[in-house]
Amino acid sequence: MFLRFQIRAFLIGLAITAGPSAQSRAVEVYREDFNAEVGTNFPEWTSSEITYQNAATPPGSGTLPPAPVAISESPQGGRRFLGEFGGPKIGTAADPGYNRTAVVQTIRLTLGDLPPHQALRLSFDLYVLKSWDGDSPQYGPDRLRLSVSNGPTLLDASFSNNHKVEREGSYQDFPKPRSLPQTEARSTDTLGYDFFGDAIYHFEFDFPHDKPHLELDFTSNLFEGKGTNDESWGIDNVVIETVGTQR
Ligand SMILES: [Ca+2]
Ligand SMILES: [Ca+2]
Ligand SMILES: [Ca+2]
Repeated sequence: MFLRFQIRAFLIGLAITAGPSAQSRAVEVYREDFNAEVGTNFPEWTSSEITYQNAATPPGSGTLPPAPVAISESPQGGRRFLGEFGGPKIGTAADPGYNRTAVVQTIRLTLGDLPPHQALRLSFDLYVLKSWDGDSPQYGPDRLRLSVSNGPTLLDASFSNNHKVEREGSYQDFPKPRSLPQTEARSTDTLGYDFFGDAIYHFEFDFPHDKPHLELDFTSNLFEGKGTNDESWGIDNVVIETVGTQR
């Protein structure tokens, strides 16, 4: 919360120093709706290696190569988006540590040659798919963090599609701690994922940034390790504009 306040304070300061004679003009620098053919990939979108961690062996801990980053389509409604992310199934059901593996994957957007600017505005849709468990002590935490490389963290929260909050403690901490599953989702269960459903969240962030080069990191940290058939996520409708560029 403090960070968000800082970002807002920065932007207010910017508006004051710019003054009425130097009007801000938003310039769109990136827009992608991922509505091209399923399987299309994009040079600006890449995956990190996937790391996993388990106190028991097998599966233990390890690193897997980066996963493909490409367009998928929802089973219902024909929505195309970038995904699904979250990492593959780790180990087998016979493992002593099965079901207790934390899996981390970062999807990075890299842009260069941005026009002069002092701040950027990012908007996008986050698809939270299948059995995310929020802060469940048994099946979570299931978290997503969005951060600017060498810059602020814009989002760092758990999300849940698991409505069994009484039994499994599967609250989410977006927008605040102990929120019910899918709080503030723009739509729920519209995409046809039968296993615990789906939720689409819309986000918009302004943040200070003045370099010609931008890296945005979307990082999931999901607990269970049963793969994207069990818990996954995606990104859609990404728009980035400059804020505070002077004419
Ligand atoms: Ca789309
Ligand atoms: Ca789950
Ligand atoms: Ca989980």
